[in-house]
Amino acid sequence: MSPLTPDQRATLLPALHGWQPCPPRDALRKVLVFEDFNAAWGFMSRVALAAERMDHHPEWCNVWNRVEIVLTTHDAGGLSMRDVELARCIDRYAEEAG
Ligand code: HBI
Repeated sequence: MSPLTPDQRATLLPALHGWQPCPPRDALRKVLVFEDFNAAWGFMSRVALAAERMDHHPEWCNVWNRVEIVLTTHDAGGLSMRDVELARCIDRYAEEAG
């Protein structure tokens, strides 16, 4: 898995909504807030299954209705296409969770 090229960064990262850089790491971070724990956990279950299928696992933390997620690719030493793909998937599931 290769890291994102400067061109890929310039085009793909600004198109992700609400994902912020996470210095000093080459990573993306987002905090999602749901209606309650049930909604947060349902969302996490869907993301976990997608992550497993993609062999790409988020670093995340849940406190009741709040889920903090950090994406990076250890194998690439920074951001790769897998992070962009998982971020898109996460945003879709979050939207569906309301
Ligand atoms: N998940 N986020 C992330 N980054 C990785 O580099 C990674 C992973 N899940 C599994 C995985 N790599 C495997 O290829 C092994 O390196 C564990």
